[in-house]
Amino acid sequence: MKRYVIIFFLYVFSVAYSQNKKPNIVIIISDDHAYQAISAYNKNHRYIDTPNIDRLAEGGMIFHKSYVNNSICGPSRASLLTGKMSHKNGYKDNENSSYNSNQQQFVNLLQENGYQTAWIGKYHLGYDPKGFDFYKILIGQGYYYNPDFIEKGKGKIREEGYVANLVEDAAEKWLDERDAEKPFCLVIGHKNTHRTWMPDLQDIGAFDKAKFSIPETFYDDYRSRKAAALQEMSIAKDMRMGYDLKMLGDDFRVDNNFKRMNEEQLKAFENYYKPIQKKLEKSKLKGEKLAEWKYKRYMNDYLSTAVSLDRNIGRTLDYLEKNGLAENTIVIYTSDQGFYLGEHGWFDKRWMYEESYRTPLLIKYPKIVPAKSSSNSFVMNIDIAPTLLELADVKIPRDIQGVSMLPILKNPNAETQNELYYHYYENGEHAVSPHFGVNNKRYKLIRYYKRVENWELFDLEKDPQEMDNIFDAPKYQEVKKEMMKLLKKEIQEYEDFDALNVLFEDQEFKKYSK
Ligand code: SGN
Ligand code: CA
Repeated sequence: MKRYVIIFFLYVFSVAYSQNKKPNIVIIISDDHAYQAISAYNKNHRYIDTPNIDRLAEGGMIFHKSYVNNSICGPSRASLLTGKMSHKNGYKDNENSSYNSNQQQFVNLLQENGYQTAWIGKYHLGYDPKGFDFYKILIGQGYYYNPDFIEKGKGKIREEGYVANLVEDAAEKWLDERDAEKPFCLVIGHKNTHRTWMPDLQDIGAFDKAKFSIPETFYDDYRSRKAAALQEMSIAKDMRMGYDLKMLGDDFRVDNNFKRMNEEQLKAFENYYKPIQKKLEKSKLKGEKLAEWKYKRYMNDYLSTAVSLDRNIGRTLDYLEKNGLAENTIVIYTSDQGFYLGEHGWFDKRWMYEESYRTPLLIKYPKIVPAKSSSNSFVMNIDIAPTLLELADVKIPRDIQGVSMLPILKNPNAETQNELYYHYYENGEHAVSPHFGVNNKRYKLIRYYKRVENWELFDLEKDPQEMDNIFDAPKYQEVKKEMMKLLKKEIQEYEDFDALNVLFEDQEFKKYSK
């Protein structure tokens, strides 16, 4: 009898324990992966099938209005880790900032609360990650083939193979070897789909048969948008024939990406691209015809690189399922920002315009998040840190600027914020002027400074493609006044003093803030 009583109590304890068990966390963060290139976001599958990312939408929530506070790699990752805007975490741009990894990050707080943590893959915040029991990170942007990693305690290691496969292999190895008694938080940082868009060998040419029609705004003339007219990210004029589109002549080893390859890898690329180059040379394309040829080649390379990414996301999900971890693991898929797939004639990111400002976000956590749910509520990358802390039952520090998405995860129609604030700082490659701005669901107000001094206002309902700057339109003067007030309020709430200085010097602002 006594034995049965003991067994009964053991059973009760183990049920109670498993119910209170802290959730595991897997964040998969890719690089430059546009929501336009995810089938879950485009039900008609305009460009691509991403069956594995779509599994997260099937089993969890897809966010249609998820944004970044500063649309570029390092700053976006710093905001993910700290839950703070760039001016607060100190990492404003890739060119001049250095990341202070000794500051408060959500991973350290998880560690203090019994979690084991790891970052594997692209990190891009220097070489001294803190808050991770293990790391194995790419050097800088990393290479698509045979990349070098820096592993905690081991230094630099070169590995043979395709980057996304190697990153996933390392992630699974870490999961295999972890302490199964403790909850874990693993960040998988993929290099895909960053420039120069190189797929795994098996995916080369995956879109040869696809037909792409150019985006409606491909021939944008940037009328009414000064900063946009000055950028250097146009497919027609700035995308490089050799480096980007791989028209590299007889020996591809002139390019660093190919120099690293072994014979098999090199041959696979040369065999595919050389005939394309021959054909192009014969055709003597010029002007719009050549621009559209470039667009199609770009799409072919970009999307096949996304296929290689999606396959590895599938491997992560399979691993969790096979190892009985799917129920108690929060899986987040996101990218460090959005990307242009020819909209406005562009590649790259950086702008507060929709395609680069918005980023994919899908969250699966069967215990809380309803399957197949879809949210149009505003969320930001800085909201991820407080959300995870709350889910892990760790107190959210007061200086975190993001807001927990938990109400939305429970009910996709809940709203946690009505307006969003943005600030982009880098003033270098691709020639995008620094700018800050505010938007609600209807309007967007942007102030450019440093490279270009200018204002833009968009009516997102009437002009979702942001082609028509109505800042000076007489009929929008009331809206302008309201949006200026909103901008000031957001700047003050976030304590962004750089932006406040620009605003206080501004003649238009002085007029409208009376
Ligand atoms: C590199 C790229 C740019 C890209 C930045 C930032 N040039 O400098 O095209 O905008 O990275 O990207 S490349 O010729 O080196 O590929 S980010 O993802 O790190 O933000
Ligand atoms: Ca990026």
